[in-house]
Amino acid sequence: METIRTQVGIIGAGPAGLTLALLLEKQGIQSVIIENRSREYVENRVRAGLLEYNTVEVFDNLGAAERLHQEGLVHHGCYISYNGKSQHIDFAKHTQKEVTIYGQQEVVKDLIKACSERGIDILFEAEATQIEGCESENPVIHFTYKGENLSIACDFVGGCDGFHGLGRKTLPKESYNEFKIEYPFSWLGILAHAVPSYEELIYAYHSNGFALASLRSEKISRLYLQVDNDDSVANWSDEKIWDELENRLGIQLNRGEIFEKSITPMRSFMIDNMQYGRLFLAGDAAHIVPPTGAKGLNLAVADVSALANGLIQFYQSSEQTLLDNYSRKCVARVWRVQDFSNFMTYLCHKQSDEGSFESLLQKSKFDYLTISEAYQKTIAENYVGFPFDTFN
Ligand code: FAS
Ligand code: PHB
Repeated sequence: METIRTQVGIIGAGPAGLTLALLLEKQGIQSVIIENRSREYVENRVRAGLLEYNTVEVFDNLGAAERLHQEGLVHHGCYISYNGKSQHIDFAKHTQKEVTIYGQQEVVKDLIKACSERGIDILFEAEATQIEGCESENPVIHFTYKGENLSIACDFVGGCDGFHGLGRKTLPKESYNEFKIEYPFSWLGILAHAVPSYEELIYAYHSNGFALASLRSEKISRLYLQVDNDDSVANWSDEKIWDELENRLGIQLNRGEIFEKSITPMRSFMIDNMQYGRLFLAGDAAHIVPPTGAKGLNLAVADVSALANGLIQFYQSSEQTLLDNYSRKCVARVWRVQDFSNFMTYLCHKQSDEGSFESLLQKSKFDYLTISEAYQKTIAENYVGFPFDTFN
């Protein structure tokens, strides 16, 4: 079996793994990434679309944000509406921060390009099969690649392999507590060649269900509808989607060819320990949030920023205080993001019959939102994200 030797072995070429490798390379720390999908697959996987200012700053500092600034759309607010009545949430007024709309697949393309330009090895269609020796100073990642069994001998392992990956499964069950909510609804998401007829994102509660109006550019709309968990894309013709979006959003939409349709289940998931010896989990490997708060990708970048700081401290000063505190620091931020994502999900989705106590409590939240700047500021500061040093 051929063995590759590096300082940090990284499993997963998603936003977490790619950003980690680039943060380490900037400080002269070597890594190798193994990714079980093809480059084409990961570069075209449609997912998130909204970047916090923190995330943009990380990509700026990595020199990997040129196209992001050319093509990304900076937003200074959003709308939250209830049965057609809208409230603006002014990020600039309440936080002096902004967010940027830029598709995750574009982020991944930019990061992979930066990795290849800087000589960071990414082995695509390479599947990690086992991580051993986590409690030693020489962990080993075993993986298959082009029909061969290979391994990576390293000092540390970045478990950036997402919700279904190997990383979390390698932690001893007794080393963490698991928390989860499976929401009784999903999102039907579309991408369409249609000029967005709204300036900022609209999160809309309607008696038929939630809808979100987002975008990818001045010519591509990104929109979502709350659907039942057992619903199917086959039940939704283009016309039915456009009609229901207009109904729930309360606005007229420019229509166009829908070129991507998919249904994503909604869940909150996390574990309260993100490290095991020299294995460190980051991103979806350790937590999943419902996309209502637009946090998944941003949380992944926050995790690897903390992990990179710990690894840099170790290699530069043989100190490990940051690594020892990695999980506690990340989990504190994850709880904040879990709460906000859960709050936004319950605020905007239909979960009970109109006129029920629960639905009237939901309405009271919207009514409060329209009269309280404090409530609007609460949503704004969580939405744009907190500085990385907030949760120490
Ligand atoms: P990722 O899942 O992106 O990357 C993990 C990588 O590891 C994958 O490429 C996988 O192929 C690889 N891998 C797994 N096991 C492996 C193994 N054994 N060996 C080698 N490689 C392995 N977030 C938002 O903010 N807004 C959204 O609208 C939104 N929509 C989403 C829609 C869907 C369908 C999904 C699944 C997620 C969505 N998310 C959204 C969340 C998403 O953006 C994640 O938060 C983000 O991809 C997290 O990045 P990573 O942690 O890098 O995990
Ligand atoms: C998106 O544009 O894909 C998007 C934006 C905001 C969200 C979720 C998804 O909360």
